[in-house]
Amino acid sequence: SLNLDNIQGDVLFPITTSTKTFFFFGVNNAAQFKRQLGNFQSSITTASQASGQRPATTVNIGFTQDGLNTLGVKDDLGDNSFSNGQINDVQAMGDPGTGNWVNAFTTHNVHGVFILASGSSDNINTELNMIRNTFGNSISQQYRLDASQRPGDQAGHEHFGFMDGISQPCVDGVGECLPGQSTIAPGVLILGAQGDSTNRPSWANGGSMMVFRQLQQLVPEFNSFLNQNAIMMPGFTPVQGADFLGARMFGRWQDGTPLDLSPRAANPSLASDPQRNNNFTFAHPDEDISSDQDRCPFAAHIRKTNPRADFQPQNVVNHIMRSSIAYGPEVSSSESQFSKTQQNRGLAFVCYQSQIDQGFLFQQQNWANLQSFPFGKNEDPGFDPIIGANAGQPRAVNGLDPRNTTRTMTLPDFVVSQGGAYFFFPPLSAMASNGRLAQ
Ligand code: N7H
Repeated sequence: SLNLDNIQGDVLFPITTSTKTFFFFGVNNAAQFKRQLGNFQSSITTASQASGQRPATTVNIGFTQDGLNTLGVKDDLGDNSFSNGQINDVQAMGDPGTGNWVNAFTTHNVHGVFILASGSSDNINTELNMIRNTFGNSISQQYRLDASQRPGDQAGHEHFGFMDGISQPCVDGVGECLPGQSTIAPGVLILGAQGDSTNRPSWANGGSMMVFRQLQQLVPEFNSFLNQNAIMMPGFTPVQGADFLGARMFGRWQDGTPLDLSPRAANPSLASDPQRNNNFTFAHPDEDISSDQDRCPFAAHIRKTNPRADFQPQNVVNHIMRSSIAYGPEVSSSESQFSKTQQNRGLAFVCYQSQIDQGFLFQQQNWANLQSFPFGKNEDPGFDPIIGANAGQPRAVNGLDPRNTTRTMTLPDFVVSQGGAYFFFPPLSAMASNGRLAQ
């Protein structure tokens, strides 16, 4: 079974505090950094800690391949996407080049990231000062992103207004599964764990591959599109029609109610009930799963990224553990008035898997961006309306309008990739004084 004292906390128990800082650093002095890492290791939050009483501020850490190289660690971790770096996957992900990327992610200077999470930004700054003192001149900041949950009743909702973090895979042997969760072998997330058949150096066992993406969201543009293309079912107000189109794009209403269970209206008590809010498969006894998208479009974001009964035999490997948070300010009145983004906001997307080209990259490239997926439908689903990427070109989506499911809607991008990086989140043992990364 898994050693939860040796696995980093965020990997298995996504940490969803109200504020998070992503501190991306370069290593200037490998020998000094390694010595300090050995001293610092005991401050890193483990999965045992994250699953129970959490410290007021949690700390997790990951390294890019550039970072491992700088530390003199050239062992092959068995993941080509990781070793080539995210910038190598620009085309595969559907990004329109790197023109919108945060500059640091286009260089080889990002060697690692600290993820600091807490209920207060004061705590985070204190922890960050501690880290700066500990590592001194051996590291330097390359980029920093401060993220925080949205205010008031929008906490947990991302900037388009939708509740995030509802459906996660259930890791076999770790806690109880909720109805509708996919059970996965621990090796789908954790290197060297049961179900991971890739060869890894033994010191890396217990680690995980993390994908970071800074995904800008064009919220005023999204809202204006929904208003202009509202789906007016009988008796709907314009606001209901706009909400409905948004819900069809996600496969859930803003409050999290799955369309598969409640296709024409949100149901708050269903949405907030963990026994019910994920308990569906898209299959229904009297409906044809290959042609019926009256409840939920084939292209909906949650159907593209977790096809459930659409995908037979059941998918067991292409799962990810998500730990994202919103960044950036609320929409200003002038932004909504002119339906034009003026301030950067979006999702600091984070997910974990043992193999990036089976997890994040697979979902993005082979599912969200592939118009024929889910396969075997009477018409091609088209792009995922939220994250489907066509190198900056408009995206065709079918099935959004339940009054006429053969209607194709052509969508501009509402999500703009600002790039990111791939990180290895090592087991605690590799960072102890006698571990591979500390000596
Ligand atoms: Fe998505 N959002 O925050 O509004 N996502 N996501 N995602 N996503 C989901 O079930 C969102 C992105 C997955 O098991 C929900 O938790 C936004 C990428 C997966 O049923 C919401 C962006 C990838 C699931 C969002 C974004 C994924 C999922 C429904 C970009 C992978 C679970 C709530 C800005 C390549 C599916 C929930 C399941 C659900 C949001 C990106 C993957 C609301 C805005 C890049 C696997």
